[in-house]
Amino acid sequence: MTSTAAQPRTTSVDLALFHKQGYVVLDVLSPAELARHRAAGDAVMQLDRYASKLQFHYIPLITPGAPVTNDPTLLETVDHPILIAAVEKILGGGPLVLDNAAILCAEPGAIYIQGWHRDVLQVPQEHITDEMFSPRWVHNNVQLNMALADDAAFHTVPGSHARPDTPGERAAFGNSRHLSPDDASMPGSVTLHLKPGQAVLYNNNLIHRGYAEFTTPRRTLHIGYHSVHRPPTWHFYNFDDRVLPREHIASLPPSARRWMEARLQRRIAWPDIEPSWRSGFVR
Ligand SMILES: O=C(O)CCC(=O)C(=O)O
Repeated sequence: MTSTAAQPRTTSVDLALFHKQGYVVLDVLSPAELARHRAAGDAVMQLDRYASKLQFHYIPLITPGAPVTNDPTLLETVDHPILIAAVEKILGGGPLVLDNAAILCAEPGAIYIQGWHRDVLQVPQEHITDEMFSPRWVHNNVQLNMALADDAAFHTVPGSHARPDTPGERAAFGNSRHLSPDDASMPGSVTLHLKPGQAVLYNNNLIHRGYAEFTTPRRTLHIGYHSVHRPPTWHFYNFDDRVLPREHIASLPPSARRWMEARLQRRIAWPDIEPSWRSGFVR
């Protein structure tokens, strides 16, 4: 059984808390910013390709096919000073590189079920080691969910980013190091209830999942970064910038274009995923 975790209200990261529980919740958007972002999220969901399907939608914002490449509003979040300061503090400094940017949307009546996972799906199972989930592993990624509407669809096991699976967690995962069965019950999990304008910043080595039977709309931005001070993690390799059409990057609003040009240069410098699962140790 999961319980809902109450969250303190703050705009700056408590690093000790982040390292202990693997996440922190921040108040990010002002009421005016929230109103603008929420309207932009609602406009996306009015597009027929989403509105006509009552299901959960993972809508990418920076790759070709993104619905709003000429509307900078949602992508402005990627530059939000509260988020950038927080992520740089967690990762030990910037500049940051964008790993992913999407909006997670659903309408009431939709059902969304992910298996429990750590975000290690790009790592072949034979290369997933317990050391990745230990205090020795310096994880060069911060992922965040920023809610534009009430959100209780993100569930996690606090502290699990920094220790191997317990016997109960291993049993829930079954034979997989990637993904549990959809109906697995995960011991110690909590539901994070985000208010509109709040973001959870998390170490995506945490055991987590998305799950909801929606009774209200979901409009949540989902963004990840790494710092140039260390090699990227595997999550950076979720698409290959080198094969994106040049006209796609040129079509983006100016700040998103800068992020994507930097991402392309980073991919050229770090072309291969394999080093990513060998690069986390410092101690
Ligand atoms: O829906 C969510 O908040 C979870 C998303 C997630 O776990 C993922 O994309 O890895």
